[in-house]
Amino acid sequence: MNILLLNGPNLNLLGDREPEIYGATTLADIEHALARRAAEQGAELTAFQTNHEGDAIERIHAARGAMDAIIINPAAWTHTSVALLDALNAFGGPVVEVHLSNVHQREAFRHHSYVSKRADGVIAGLGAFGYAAALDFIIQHLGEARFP
Ligand code: CA2
Repeated sequence: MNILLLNGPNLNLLGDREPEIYGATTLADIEHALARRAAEQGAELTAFQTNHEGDAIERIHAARGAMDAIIINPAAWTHTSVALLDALNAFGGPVVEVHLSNVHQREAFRHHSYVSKRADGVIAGLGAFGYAAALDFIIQHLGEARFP
């Protein structure tokens, strides 16, 4: 089972700025912990972060037929990108959307997500644990004929 972890713009700064909102854990810490957690359950995790929307779209295209599921934190593109939604719509497997912060407690513009139109599940406000929850859910439910 191959799972793509895709993180969007500015998430490379995790642990460096705004720890009161996004926590003190770095993205590298999250990626390593998630890869280990996947391996312990017999799955393989590929991590990719980009600040360029076109690169994220290309990575989703490349995941078609190659990856079984996508865990995505689209960051600011969550609220702006129909292009990202269209790319995810062309991916056949399960998609789980993760946000570190509880976007519904924040500014109104963060309350709407284009990606949620496609996501099978959405996790917000659990910090870095949200990625682990998404991973475990995918691994436990991916084999089922219907997802979830
Ligand atoms: O809560 C989340 O995970 C978000 O996807 C994070 C995005 C924000 O635009 C979404 O509304 C919610 C922002 C990511 C920026 O990450 C930073 C990390 C450290 C320092 C500065 C920005």
